[in-house]
Amino acid sequence: MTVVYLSLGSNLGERMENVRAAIGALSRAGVRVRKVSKIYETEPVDYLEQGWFLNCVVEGETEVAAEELLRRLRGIESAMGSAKAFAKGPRVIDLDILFYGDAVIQTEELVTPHPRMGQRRFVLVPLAEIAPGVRHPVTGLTAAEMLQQTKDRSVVRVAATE
Ligand code: PH2
Ligand code: MG
Ligand code: MG
Repeated sequence: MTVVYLSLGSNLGERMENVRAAIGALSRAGVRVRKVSKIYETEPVDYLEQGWFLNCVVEGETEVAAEELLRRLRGIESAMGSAKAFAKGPRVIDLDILFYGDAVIQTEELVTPHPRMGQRRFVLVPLAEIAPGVRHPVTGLTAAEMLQQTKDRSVVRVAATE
């Protein structure tokens, strides 16, 4: 059993429904969801000419190997009609692996821990909400410390959930 942290994001279509549908799909993909953060409305980073996202982070446990988990997450994305027009552009749903246990993986397909998580408040705010003490396996920093140290100043606010 491996504890995984996943980042979910949507900025196209019915964003709240998309995020909720993806959380539901995780259990069918072999991830037992243990915790879900609040859903945050977040200013786009990296590529700025796109709509604001809804983002959240999920803590789960799984028996599925990392590369297979990535394939299954891609399967959820395509089943939900999420084709990325270009890297970092608008998306119906984006599912990223932040941590796969303590694993450090760098293949062409998969890089984990997620290489840009330290520069992204839309990842660190929800991660620190549900798992402030989880440690980055390379730097040893906790999620709370990463949030405290990040230089990112983009807006991350709790979304109205109605
Ligand atoms: N995802 C990106 C690029 N920029 N910005 C926000 N706020 N949220 C995201 O999920 C996001 C982004 C590429 O995956
Ligand atoms: Mg992403
Ligand atoms: Mg992605």
